[in-house]
Amino acid sequence: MLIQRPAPIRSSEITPESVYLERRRFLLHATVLGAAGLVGSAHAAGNRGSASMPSSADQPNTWDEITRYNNFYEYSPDKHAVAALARNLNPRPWTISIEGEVDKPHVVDVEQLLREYRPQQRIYRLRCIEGWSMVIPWDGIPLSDILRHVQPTSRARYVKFVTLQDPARFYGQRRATLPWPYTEALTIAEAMHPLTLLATGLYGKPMPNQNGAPIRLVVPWKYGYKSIKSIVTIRLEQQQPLTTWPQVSKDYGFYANVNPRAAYGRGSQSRETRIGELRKRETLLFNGYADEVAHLYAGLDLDKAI
Ligand SMILES: Nc1nc2c(c(=O)[nH]1)N[C@H]1C(S)=C(S)[C@@H](COP(=O)(O)O)O[C@H]1N2
Ligand SMILES: [Mo]
Repeated sequence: MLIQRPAPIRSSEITPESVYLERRRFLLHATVLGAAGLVGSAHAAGNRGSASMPSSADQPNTWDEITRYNNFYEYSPDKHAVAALARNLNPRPWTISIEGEVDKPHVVDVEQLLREYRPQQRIYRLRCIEGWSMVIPWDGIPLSDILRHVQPTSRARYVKFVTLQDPARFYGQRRATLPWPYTEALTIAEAMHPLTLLATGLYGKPMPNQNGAPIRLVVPWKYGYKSIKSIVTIRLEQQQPLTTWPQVSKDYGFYANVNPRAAYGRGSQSRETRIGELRKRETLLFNGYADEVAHLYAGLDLDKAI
């Protein structure tokens, strides 16, 4: 389903008053379209559970909001600079290797993957640890479908994801802003959870370069840094992999479950700014997906296991 929207309004963290007023007019105008969007979402919710069905307070962000404000350090730490720098990526052809503790390792082209698994639409909230959030209509393949196909061995306890390393296309990799290549990981239970998505597009279009073309992870109950972009390797492992952000700061943990109570050195996480909105929102435990995922963390102290 494609949610059509009128000409989007530019937004940034700080919305000038004129833009805000313009946006209010836009929101009034969009009421009819919004209703249509909800019908579509309710329909799509049939095969993905009630979790991801957005409430009327969770209108998707506009295409421009989602594609002009990005965290993608392979280009730049400047969120407004990423979109223009990412024009050179040229993400086709693109192969992904699914390897490690699996009975059937698989090197597959993204185009072939898209033919084998029909992408589904999932409207998810994305919460960055920097304190902003968006609502994004992704298209993607449940990671569990792909993992089942390669048959994890009984030793597979973690799934590691690695971004392409190519300083010729990722200019930001010429500087040591992060330890390259960007690496993330999930427990096997998190990876097999039905909400965990390998996203291949948004708003019904192929993934924009700046959002992690051609394929990126989306784990909606975790801080955005877990949702690694432009993946070339998915490797099942016995031991917990060393991932990028925990090497940089101890405030960035392995779990990274959205938690309004756990602050540590990076300041309070109790509230967030939805891009395009003026007033802050309360941050929800597990980004609002607690009913679906809390059971994964039974026995874990969420305020300590960051
Ligand atoms: N390879 C890679 N993946 C990445 C990042 C990055 O810098 N490099 N940034 C992460 C962070 S911090 C966030 S908040 C999200 C942002 O995704 P978006 O730009 O699509 O909104 O991507 C995540 N995935
Ligand atoms: Mo982030």
